[in-house]
Amino acid sequence: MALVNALPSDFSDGDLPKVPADAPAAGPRVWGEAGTGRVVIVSNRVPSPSEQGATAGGLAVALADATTKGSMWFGWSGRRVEETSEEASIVLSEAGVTFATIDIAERDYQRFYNGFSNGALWPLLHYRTGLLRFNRPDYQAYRTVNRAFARALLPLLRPDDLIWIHDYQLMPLGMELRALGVENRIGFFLHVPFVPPSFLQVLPPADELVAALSACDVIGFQTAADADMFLQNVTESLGVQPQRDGRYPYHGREVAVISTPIGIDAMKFVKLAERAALTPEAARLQESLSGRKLVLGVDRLDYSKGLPQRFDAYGRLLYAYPQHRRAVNFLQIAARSRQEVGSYQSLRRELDRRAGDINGEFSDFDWVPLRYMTHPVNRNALAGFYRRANIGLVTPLRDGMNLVAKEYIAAQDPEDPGVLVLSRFAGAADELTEALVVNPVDADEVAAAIHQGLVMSLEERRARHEALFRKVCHTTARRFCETFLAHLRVQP
Ligand code: GDG
Repeated sequence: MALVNALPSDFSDGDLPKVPADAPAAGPRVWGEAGTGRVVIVSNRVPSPSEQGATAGGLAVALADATTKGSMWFGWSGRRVEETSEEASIVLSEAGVTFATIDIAERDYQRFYNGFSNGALWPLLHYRTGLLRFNRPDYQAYRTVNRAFARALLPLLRPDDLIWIHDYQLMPLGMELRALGVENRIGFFLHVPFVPPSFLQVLPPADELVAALSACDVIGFQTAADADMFLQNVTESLGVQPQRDGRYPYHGREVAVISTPIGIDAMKFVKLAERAALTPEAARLQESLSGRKLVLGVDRLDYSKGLPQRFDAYGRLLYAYPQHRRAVNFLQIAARSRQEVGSYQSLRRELDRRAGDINGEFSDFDWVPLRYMTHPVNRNALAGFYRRANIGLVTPLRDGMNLVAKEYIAAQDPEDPGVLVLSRFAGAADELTEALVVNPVDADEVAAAIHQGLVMSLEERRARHEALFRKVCHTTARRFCETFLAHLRVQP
């Protein structure tokens, strides 16, 4: 399905659509002159000014370009307290960005975050209905926290602000703001996949959530397929038939559904990786490999990332292609996350067991085939690890985009690049077609792709990398922000 394309045909990276000085009053209204309009970003977690840019999270990295001087970032402080704050605390960063945060009551937080957001929405939106845990009090807390966000944000808003809400934790926020009388342009971007009605309807408040999202002016998704999936739900839940360009009328306004893939600051990452190759961590890794090839996985410890299947595929590699025994090491960095949610605890136990099985089966007295760690490594070291890796193994069962795939490409030495093995179910696979694209549940197929990457000629590796690198440099974080905000600025 064709999606909204409201941008001028000469739109290019770095250029925002501008209103001509003599533009007639009728026709599209453009909010916030390019470069001067205040952008208000709202996300569940707000990095403190000191964290920003230094932290791991994909969101913080991707939004760095939208948080420029004069903009505001609103959300949760990370503090759980007795009573949710009614007013935000404000900190102005040196770069001129206002960070406005609220504290959330412990009792609401558990149910809002661990309960409904990560216990119901996250599994559902990753097609894992079997892991979905729904109960009414969790959903009520989800609504309560979204209402508290809206109330604390309201007094900070100016009439021409563009409000940009992020991710599944805040689906009802646009509706809550409208209920308080907010008339500003409101955009919402979903970082995770979306599901067809047959899945979404498993969630009791499915229709309510689709209606709540429809209070926004622009709803953005990572891929055209996700956007299309949402539009199917609009028909199912609201009984509205969207136009072919992804627009639909709702409560007297027009909602635009778009797809705009998220990316990274590729050139910054290139420099980071070049420098990181010289860090002590990279040197230690290099020494520990004793000349062996490196297969690398980097993920949050999350069941959407397909880690048990990935371990099995590596086991298949060692079994089916014995020439790689003793010649390769697999390092999986699986930074712990959401450890208060039961399904994450059991995943960890399962990985411990599978890693033990593989090492028990194939280890030698001077070679351990699989190294698996659950504490995060710092971003510099990570960039150096990517650069050293012969294979970047990115095999989620479902993923909105997957920034690790893009970071891996950006980190390679173009003269001697590694090979990306990528799940067809990551949003990144839409663009990164020169990777070795696999079905992550097929251990034999993934093992064959790792083997293919390990024996691939330098010429083919360079050709694939060149094409992938061009794409990673094209669909950057900056382009993502500019494209989304350009759509949000233009009111039909
Ligand atoms: C969500 C969506 C979408 C990971 N381990 C360490 C570490 N990381 C960094 C990576 C990367 C980020 O975390 C992970 O981003 P992903 O995109 O791969 O995955 P999610 O966290 O699930 O992000 C996803 C994304 O939002 C953005 O829209 O792409 O689909 O699920 O930047 O480098 N960083 C450090 N140490 C680690 O151990 N320093």
